[in-house]
Amino acid sequence: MNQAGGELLSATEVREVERTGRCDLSERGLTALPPEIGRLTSPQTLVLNGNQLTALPPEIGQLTSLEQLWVNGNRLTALPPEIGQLTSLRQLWLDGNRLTALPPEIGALSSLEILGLDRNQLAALPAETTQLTSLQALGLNRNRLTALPLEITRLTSLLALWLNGNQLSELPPEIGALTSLQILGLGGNRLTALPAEIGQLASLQVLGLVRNRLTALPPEIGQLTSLEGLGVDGNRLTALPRQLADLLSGGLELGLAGNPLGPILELSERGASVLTAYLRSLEDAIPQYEAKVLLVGEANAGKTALIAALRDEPFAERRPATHGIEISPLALPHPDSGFDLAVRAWDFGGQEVCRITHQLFFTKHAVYLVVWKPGQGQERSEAEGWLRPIRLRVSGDARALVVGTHCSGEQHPDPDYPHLRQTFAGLLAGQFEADSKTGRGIPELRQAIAADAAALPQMGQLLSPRWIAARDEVLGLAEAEPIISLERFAAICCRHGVESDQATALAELLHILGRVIYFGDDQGLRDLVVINPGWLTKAISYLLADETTRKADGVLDHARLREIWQRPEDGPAYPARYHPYLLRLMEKFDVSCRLGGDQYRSLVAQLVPQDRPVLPWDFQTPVPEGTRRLTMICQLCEPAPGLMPWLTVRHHRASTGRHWRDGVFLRHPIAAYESEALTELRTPTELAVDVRAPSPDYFFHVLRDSIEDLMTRRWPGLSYTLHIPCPALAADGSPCADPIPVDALLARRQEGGTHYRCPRCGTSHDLSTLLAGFSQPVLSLQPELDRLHAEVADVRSGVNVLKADAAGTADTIRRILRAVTTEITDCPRLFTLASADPSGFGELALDQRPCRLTLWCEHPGHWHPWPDASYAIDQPREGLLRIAPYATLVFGALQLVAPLAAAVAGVILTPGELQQVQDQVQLMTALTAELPAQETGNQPELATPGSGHQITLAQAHAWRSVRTLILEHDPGRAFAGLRPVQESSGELLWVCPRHCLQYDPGLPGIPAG
Ligand SMILES: Nc1nc2c(ncn2[C@@H]2O[C@H](COP(=O)(O)OP(=O)(O)OP(=O)(O)O)[C@@H](O)[C@H]2O)c(=O)[nH]1
Ligand SMILES: [Mg+2]
Ligand SMILES: [Zn+2]
Ligand SMILES: [Zn+2]
Repeated sequence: MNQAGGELLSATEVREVERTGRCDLSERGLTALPPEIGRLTSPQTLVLNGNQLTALPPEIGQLTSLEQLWVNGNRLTALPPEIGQLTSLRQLWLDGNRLTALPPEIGALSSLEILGLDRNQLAALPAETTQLTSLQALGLNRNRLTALPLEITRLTSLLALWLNGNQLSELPPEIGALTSLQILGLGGNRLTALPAEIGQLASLQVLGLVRNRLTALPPEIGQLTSLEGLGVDGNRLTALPRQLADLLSGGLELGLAGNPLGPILELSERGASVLTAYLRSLEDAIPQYEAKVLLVGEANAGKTALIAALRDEPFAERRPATHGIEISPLALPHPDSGFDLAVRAWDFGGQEVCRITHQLFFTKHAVYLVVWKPGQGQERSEAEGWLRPIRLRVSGDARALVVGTHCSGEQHPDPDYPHLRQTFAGLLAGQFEADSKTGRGIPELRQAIAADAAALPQMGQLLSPRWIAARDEVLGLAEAEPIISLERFAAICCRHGVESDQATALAELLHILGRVIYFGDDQGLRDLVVINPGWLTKAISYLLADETTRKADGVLDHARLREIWQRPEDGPAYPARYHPYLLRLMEKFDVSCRLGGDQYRSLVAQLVPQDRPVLPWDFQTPVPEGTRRLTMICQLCEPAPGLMPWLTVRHHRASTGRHWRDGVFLRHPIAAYESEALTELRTPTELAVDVRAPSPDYFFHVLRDSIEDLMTRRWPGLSYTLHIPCPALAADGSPCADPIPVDALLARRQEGGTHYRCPRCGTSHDLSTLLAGFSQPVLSLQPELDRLHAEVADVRSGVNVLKADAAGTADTIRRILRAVTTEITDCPRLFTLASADPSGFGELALDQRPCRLTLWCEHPGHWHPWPDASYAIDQPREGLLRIAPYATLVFGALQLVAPLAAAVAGVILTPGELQQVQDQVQLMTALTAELPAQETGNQPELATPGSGHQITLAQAHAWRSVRTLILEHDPGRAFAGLRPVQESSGELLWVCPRHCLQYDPGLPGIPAG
């Protein structure tokens, strides 16, 4: 055993310890430390991470000069009492051991500033912990604490306290004593409430409460004026205290996902200012009892007649078919109290063409009536056919009733209800038989709808009486004026005491509730509010029914719109001045997209030809030399109606003009990437993707993310699995293509496996090659960066290599940027820093020189500085130190942009932009060299659930500081015109006005008639 006695360290190593004061014995397979360790002369740091130590010898107590002791990732079950002799110790790291208790002597460590005890088995802390008066950071993540040790609350100098992943069920009021505390992590516990005293934590900057059981937040939370981050994702909140408004307007970053907050959650996604305005309006709010009832079913099933009957209107013998959606009020008595529920009935036209668009209006927290007409012999499949798309969209968060019409008494229809009930458990709430002509069954149905509506989570939600008055006046105009200007909307609001920022928030809220259609962040549409959604859906239905466009393979000549939307019989009017807006609205609903290079034509993706056109290659075509392919198969559990037309529209910038009902052939718009993709629904539930390029990773990742984003956003109730077709070739050259589940491959790699044998053809595949398109989250991005920098350095002389791999480099940059940008989305995230005047301040130290922070445009592949958004940082000393860990990472990535852009100059950036990139990067490189070096080795990884673990805690904190710094200098969040847009892969990006046009092109042109 070489770790015994003096052999533990070689003579050279001993001298090195003496010289540096640091003794690093990490990952040496040590099972025990020899007593001789005590004879080491005065090391200040002893690192024993990643060994198999079960105990520390008592002699450890002799190392009295020790300031840092690192024993992370060992098997310690206890600490020797002698640990108490290490009175100089400032940091003690014991993460990832098996400690169940600490010796009381721990209390003697009077110099201790950091105590790391994450991932142990502590059920309690000894009372002596109280004596650690110097303690600033205490990590107790993932232990077994069931109650907050009251001792902790006496550690009044504590700055950071981590208690994530314990079993705490309550916080004592004494917590309020920790007035120095800046970070408090309580995620993954069992808290149901917070004490009001939490408001006394005046220094608190970050409060983590994700994945608890909180049903409310105390109003006192509003007193935490230093709070920068509050994470309450995954709790049971149904409302927010209005006291949060001031914190939000001060820049609080608030995580709310996964709470049953209904429309409030969506409001928060529209931006902090919208949520702030809403919360501020709640002062004298009153509860609302409103619900939405949606009627779906085949044409002629009797939906419109049923609504008439429910409203006690006389029966009409021959009703015209419904176009689009008709929305009308329906008052139903609340089941237990005297008042009426204000129900809006949405009557969907049954024609086939509208179904894809109509599902966008299938919202959660509503009551669905699946209406069917017995006697057609298709009852069961018919009801099922309507329940499926509902479930795909609402994933259980709604109630559905199956209603048979034309049931005057004689026949007894049987839609095999038990089968439906089993298939749609959780969604299906009952079955009814009714006759709209005789009124049979109508009172019972009315009662059932009222009972289900009254149980919806939004019942009793608060709304300001001023907002209510403004809303009612606006919506009163819906019949006469289906669309009004935002100015008019605001004027009406103003009359009711709703000021302008609240008026936009009201418009957003009404949009979320489906009462109006308002796209406040769209260049072309921001000045209009559609106050009659039915008017718009009818316009869509007329367009989709246009035979001329269908015959033209879905290519819509804008000049035709005049004909399509000329006043149809009995239909609403569509004045020509609204046509550009209507067409832009079609684009927002993914019905159509513009054809590249033709301002007067669009593609209506649902009307494309049925047959596949001739393609440059298909799945069977062998891959030529110099080209790689990445493929995947996405297996859906049930068909997702509209998937292909929506994918076609989303990727129209990569269009090659080859699209058909079940597929689309794409080419990445950056020609230098030479990337082509074939995406096809081979069966209604099997989506195949094949990307071919010299470096296909980038385009493949973009497509994969975009497909997954589309599926998870549009159909929360859809489950699917990803597969990789076996790439092995048979003797005849045809691929084996046996689908291999990606999950299984990832699990195998996790377990340390390196190969996978295909059960069909027996080929053994290298796991990492097979999973090339599914790279694991980069745990530490630095090595990846270092590798790329080395590559770039190699090719400085000839940029051709880099050019050839432009797409590969773009992929790495994208991954790095994604990792550093997942945390925060409410301000631009790429930036460079440079000395404000590099010449004049040469003599001054870095932290005394004024500095300039410049934001970048995040358009993928085109990253460039946006000099207008640049802020002078007057006192960089403290700021720079704080942001260094994040800044170094971003700079590292951006340094690659310049050579990449130069390599494909003229294609990606304009010469002016390229010059700016080079200037910024040069200034920044000089400055980075002076930033404090980062000790990355021992930093704990950021343990945010679901965030992919990609950046370290230090980097995440640093990024938070960057955001604070930016918002301090730009409190109005103007960012000199950088605007957030959504990429087809779902990411939010901040882009300059020029690149913004790619995402938000404004209103389409319509030729003068
Ligand atoms: N006897 C009888 N006739 C009904 C009943 N429900 C509907 N009808 C008649 O059936 C026809 C179709 O009814 P609608 O209510 O217009 O059907 P719909 O489902 O709204 O059809 P679309 O709007 O085209 O999707 C009308 O002529 C109704 O008068 C019913 O319960 N009993
Ligand atoms: Mg109808
Ligand atoms: Zn195979
Ligand atoms: Zn740009």
